Amino acid sequence: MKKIGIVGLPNAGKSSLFNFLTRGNALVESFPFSTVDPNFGVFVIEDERVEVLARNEKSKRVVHPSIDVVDIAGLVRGASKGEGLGNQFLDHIRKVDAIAHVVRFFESATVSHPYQTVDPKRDVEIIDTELILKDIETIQKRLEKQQKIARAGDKDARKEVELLEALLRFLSEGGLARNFPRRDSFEEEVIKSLFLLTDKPEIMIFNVDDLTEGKESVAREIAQKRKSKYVVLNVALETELLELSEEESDAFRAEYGFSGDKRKEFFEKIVEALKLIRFLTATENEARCWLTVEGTTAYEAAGMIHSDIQKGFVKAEVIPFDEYVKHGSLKRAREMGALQTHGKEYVIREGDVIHFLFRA
Ligand SMILES: Nc1nc2c(ncn2[C@@H]2O[C@H](COP(=O)(O)OP(=O)(O)OP(=O)(O)O)[C@@H](O)[C@H]2O)c(=O)[nH]1
Ligand SMILES: [Mg+2]
Repeated sequence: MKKIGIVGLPNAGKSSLFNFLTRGNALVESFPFSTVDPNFGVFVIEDERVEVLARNEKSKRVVHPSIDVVDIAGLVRGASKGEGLGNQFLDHIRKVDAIAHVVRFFESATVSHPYQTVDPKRDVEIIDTELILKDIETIQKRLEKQQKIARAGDKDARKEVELLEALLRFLSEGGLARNFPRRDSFEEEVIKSLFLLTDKPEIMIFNVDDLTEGKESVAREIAQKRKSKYVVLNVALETELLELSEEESDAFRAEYGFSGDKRKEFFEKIVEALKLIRFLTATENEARCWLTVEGTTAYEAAGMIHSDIQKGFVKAEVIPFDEYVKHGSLKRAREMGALQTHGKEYVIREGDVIHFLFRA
C-alpha cells in the first residue's frame, strides 16, 4: 500500500489534516508540539464506480482504494540537528512514498505560530532547509565511500562521485532533489538509491481560513516554482463538515469561497503525483477498486489479488468502466462480446474493469 507522510511546522494543522483524511481523532491542540508520537491511519477514498459494480454484480462487500497516512511531530529550524522534537521524524518520512507538506496560511489569535507571523514562503523555506540538510548528510556519507572506491580506479564510482558532487551543489543552493535533472538511467538509479527526503513527490496543503484570489495566487506561485501539486483548503472547517450532508457542507464551503470535495481533490493530486491508476474487480464476494502504479500489467495485477490467480493466469477479460455501465453487468457485456481478452503483458488502464481467468 502507498504511504504518505504529513510534514510541516508546529501548529500548521498537520493533525487536523490527518483527522480529515482518515476520519480519525488524533489530538489537535492550539499549542505547538502537541503531536509527539506519530499517528498512523488509513485514508480511504470512496470511489462511486465500485459501488455501481457491487450493485450490478451483487457483491457482498465493497472495498474502496486507500492510502496509509502518518502524521508526525512539527519540524522547526534546526530539526535536522535535533532541535524541537529532534530528528526521529526522519525515520518516519524516510519510508513514505510522498510527502503532504502542510503550510499555515490562517491567522489566529489563539493558535501560536513558532515564528510569530503568518508567512507561507518563509515557512516553506524552513521546512525545505531541514530536509535538504538531512539529504546533504546522506549524500556526503555516500560520497566519502565512493571517493575511496574511485581512487582505487573504479570507473562507475568515479562517475558517481561526479554526480554526487553536482547534486550536493544543487541542494546547497536550495534545490530539491526531485528537481535535479537526471541525464540517464545511471543517474536516476544512483539518486533513487539514496532515498532522499526531497526526492519524494510532494503535495502542498495551504491551510487557509477563507479562499481569496490573493491567497490562491500566493499558493500557486509557491507550488509552481518547485513543481509541486497543491490544494488550498480550510482543514479545520473541512473536518467539521465531514459530519454534514453534501448540500449543507457545500453551502458552508461557499461562504468561505471554496467548492468541491477536498478529500477527493487531495486524493486526485496524490494519484497524479505518484502516477497511479485505479482498476476494478467484482465477484459475488467482493467488488473492489485497486490502486496501482501506471504501467502495471495484467499479470502483476493478478498477483496483487492473489498469488494463485497469478500462478494460474490464463487471460484477463477487460472492459473500460464507462462501457461496462452501458451493459449493466459483466455477464451481459460478455454475451454482447464487449469484453476484450488480454494476456499477461496487457498494460492496465485507469478505470478498467477486469475479470481474471486462471487455472486453480
Ligand atoms: N483558524 C484555523 N485554525 C486551524 C486550522 N487548522 C487547524 N487549526 C487549529 O490550529 C491548531 C493546531 O492544529 P493541529 O492540527 O494540532 O496542528 P499540528 O500541525 O498537528 O501541530 P503540532 O502537532 O503541534 O505540530 C488547532 O487549535 C487547530 O484547531 C484552520 O484552517 N483555521
Ligand atoms: Mg500534530
